[in-house]
Amino acid sequence: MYRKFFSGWMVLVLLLGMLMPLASQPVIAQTPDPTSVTIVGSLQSELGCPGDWQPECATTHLAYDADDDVWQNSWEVPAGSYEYKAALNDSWAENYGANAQPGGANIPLTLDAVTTVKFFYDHKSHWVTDNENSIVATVPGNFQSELGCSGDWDPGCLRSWLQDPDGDGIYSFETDVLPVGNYEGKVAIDESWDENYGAGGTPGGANIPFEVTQAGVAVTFTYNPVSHILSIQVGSGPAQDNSVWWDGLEHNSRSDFYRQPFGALPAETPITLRFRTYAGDVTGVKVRFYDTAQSQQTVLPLTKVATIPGETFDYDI
Ligand SMILES: [Ca+2]
Ligand SMILES: [Ca+2]
Ligand SMILES: [Ca+2]
Ligand SMILES: [Ca+2]
Repeated sequence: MYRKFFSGWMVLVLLLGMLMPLASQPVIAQTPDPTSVTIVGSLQSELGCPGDWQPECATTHLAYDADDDVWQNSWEVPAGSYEYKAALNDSWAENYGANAQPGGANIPLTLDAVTTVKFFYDHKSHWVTDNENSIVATVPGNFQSELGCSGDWDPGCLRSWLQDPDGDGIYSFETDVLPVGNYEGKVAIDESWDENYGAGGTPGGANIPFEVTQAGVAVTFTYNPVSHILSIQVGSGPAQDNSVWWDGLEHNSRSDFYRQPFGALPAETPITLRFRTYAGDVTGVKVRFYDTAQSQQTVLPLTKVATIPGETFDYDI
């Protein structure tokens, strides 16, 4: 006589674990808005200052652009090797160097020929850079007015400027102020439409859509200037944060991947059940068996058996 080991029906229940802290973000010290920002360095005498390394020389002041909320200016710089950083309020008291670090290292700038160089300083991130050392990439889109730009689809609005303060060659921008809605964006280089990339990194390619389903959620734009691919992630991604990514859950009772042995079995035959989640999304999975013959339930924890490298799933037995 054959009967299923588990008669009746079965319900899989996810039990969420405790809240875990999210991956830490770099802490950026907030300081009062500067009254001036000076590019200080060995290039100041070439640009018309009385000498070099002079925070008080107004000739190399950046100008604050209220539409961009970024300080910026361009100068024609003679060929040569220079170093510079940004000094605030005409003083050394608050200055930023490489990697947006307070009092950080000088930033090298080497020019083979006389070049018009544009310099940038963002007081929100303290990143100081120029368009020779860095790719200047923005995300024009229909969400820019929501960020405070004067309009949408403006490649020149630096409120959606992709920055690389850690210098790893990956440029990113994050915001949590977008209202619930459907949006689109792409990547533009040098504050112009002349060079832009859409879906899949295609030059002039399709707009990349994203949806904000909840106010206050973080939207992260990440740009790889080698592949030209812009990734837009809404939310922090799967994590042990008391929220489950339902798209990642799977148990298919008709697949022998999820049930082994498959089909009807003699009583007392051990079987293996599997359940899938996004990697790192949950602290545990339990299965609840309900035996209709006995009118009782059993709850058993599943064991995490695999995280597939390069994939985003755990497989639990
Ligand atoms: Ca000089
Ligand atoms: Ca808009
Ligand atoms: Ca601008
Ligand atoms: Ca980076």
